[in-house]
Amino acid sequence: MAKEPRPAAELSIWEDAQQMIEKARRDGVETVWDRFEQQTPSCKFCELGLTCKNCNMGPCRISFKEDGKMKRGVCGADGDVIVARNFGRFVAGGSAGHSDHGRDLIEVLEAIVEGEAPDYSIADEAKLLRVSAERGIAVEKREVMDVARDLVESCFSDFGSRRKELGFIGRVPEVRKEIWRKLKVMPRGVDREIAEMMHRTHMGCDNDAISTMLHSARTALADGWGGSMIGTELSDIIFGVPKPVKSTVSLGVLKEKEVNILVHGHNPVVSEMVLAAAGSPEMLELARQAGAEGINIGGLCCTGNELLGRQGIPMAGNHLMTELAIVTGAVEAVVVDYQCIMPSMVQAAACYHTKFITTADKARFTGATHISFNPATAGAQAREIVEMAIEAYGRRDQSRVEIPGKPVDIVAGFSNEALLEMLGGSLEPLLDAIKDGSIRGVVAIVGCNNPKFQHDSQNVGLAKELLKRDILVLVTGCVTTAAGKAGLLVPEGIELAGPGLKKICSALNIPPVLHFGSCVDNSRVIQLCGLIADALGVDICDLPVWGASPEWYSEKAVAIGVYCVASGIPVQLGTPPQITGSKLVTDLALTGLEDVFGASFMVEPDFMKAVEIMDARISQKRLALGLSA
Ligand code: XCC
Ligand code: SF4
Repeated sequence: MAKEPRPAAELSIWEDAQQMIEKARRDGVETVWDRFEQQTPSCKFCELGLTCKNCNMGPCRISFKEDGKMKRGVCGADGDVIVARNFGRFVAGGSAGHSDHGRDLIEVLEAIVEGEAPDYSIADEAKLLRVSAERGIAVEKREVMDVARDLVESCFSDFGSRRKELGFIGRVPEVRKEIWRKLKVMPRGVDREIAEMMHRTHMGCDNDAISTMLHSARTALADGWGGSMIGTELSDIIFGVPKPVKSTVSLGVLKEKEVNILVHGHNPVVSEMVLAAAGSPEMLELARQAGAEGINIGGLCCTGNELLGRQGIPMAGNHLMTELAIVTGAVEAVVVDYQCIMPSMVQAAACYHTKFITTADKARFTGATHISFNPATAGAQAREIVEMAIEAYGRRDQSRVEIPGKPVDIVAGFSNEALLEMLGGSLEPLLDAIKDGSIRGVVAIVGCNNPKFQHDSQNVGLAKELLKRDILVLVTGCVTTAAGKAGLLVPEGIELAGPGLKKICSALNIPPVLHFGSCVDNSRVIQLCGLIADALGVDICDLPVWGASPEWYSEKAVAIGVYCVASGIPVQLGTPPQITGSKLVTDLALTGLEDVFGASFMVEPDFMKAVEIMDARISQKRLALGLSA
């Protein structure tokens, strides 16, 4: 029997979402919440991580025998090994996603150097030289393109098997590197660690749960300090370093009388070109001829974050808003690259006049319009995409359009460079604020939405509660939209902050929550932690900092969590990964890693309880540094 649909107010804290959930029901569009109902309760074995299908003697699932002993898989693997192997592959999946994205930027930089990407250029030569010099490339008295060519080679070699340590490892405090060397988790090559994880988890290889878990750390570190960091740094070099920029957020950013194009996914390579094309007089004229007043580019998920931080585009929504954006009936085209794009968007788009356009050959969607995007022909292809959207505008049924909510003001785009500039060129003012307790600690809230929670309830609740306690909050990924809609990404947001944070933020005229970019940009957060630790002469695990991903869903989010913990940053998760079938692995994640890396995971679905634990640890770390609690 079909279950009664739950009231929209229970599903999301936002009115724009609730209104569109109801419209989706009227329009007969199935959403993530409908499918979540169909899929729950989930399979217990899978939830516990106790299923294995790594070979064809199985599949196997592990339960307990009558004598209380754990059954084993056909090959003899026990529950601990199976859980660790599944977790290892989960981390490898996330690391592969971020890192393959990073590699795509190396390829674009290479095409620029070779003169094969005429529509792209190097936006920040100073950063190119700075990053190259840091990686040991000669920069003095050389042509910019020659340096760039060497940087391309240097970054590519981080993906291979010949390095002992990755090129950005100089950003890690010496004490931390010693821990990694001692444990043999120093990341060597991005592809190498991912491939080795696949190898280790083949039947008959790494059959020691702890050993597999340590390689998870190595794999994730290769993501954070390797693949993701390359993604961030090369995006900055090609498209510019984010600087504080005013923008707006919510479904209300869609415009009733304009051609609305949403860019979705993760990589800025396509969407930057679409934005540029949409601003051209030629396209604007075409739009006018079609009866529209203009062309409006809005962001979803991390592609949105990339363009928000650098170009100030408005954000239409985060992960659980992506289908709902189409339900407005006001979207002419959704242009996607890869990751976090619900396959259901094809069906949702088909219920309206919306064109769903894929651009990456590695992310094809049956039923979508595919443009095989190539840096060599980017400009022309971007114009083709915009033309399709303009054409779709002519087919829009205005009687089905309903744009909920109003745009909410935000300030976004806080890179480390921007932060330093704001502080007058040195970290000292920030360190002083931490030392005198005006800023008691820093928490990066990262990542996604998950229908297991009322949409954004945890993301927003956690952020607000931390601010009150003079804890500075950084947000990346889908938490950006949540914090923005809650009014936390504007300087006026300090009304919710504690007295110390209020004083600092009003002096600098910044919001109490700083937008630090997309999910690959969590590399900025770990780099910042490295800088602060070095400045204080301590290890990262000595700092009063946390990572948090209350509503995480993806493999990438877990990869981020693991590289944070292995870097010494404890991480709160709202729901556990599928590991709880193994006491050994669960204990390791929750406490054991503390002894190894000086940080571990905390799983707490109630943000109020999570804040108490985070706050207590921040106090403890402050006292250990000789500061007030
Ligand atoms: Fe999560 Fe990354 Fe995806 Fe949003 S987009 S749902 S991984 S927060 Ni990056
Ligand atoms: Fe079963 Fe072992 Fe094969 Fe996994 S690897 S499916 S536990 S026999």
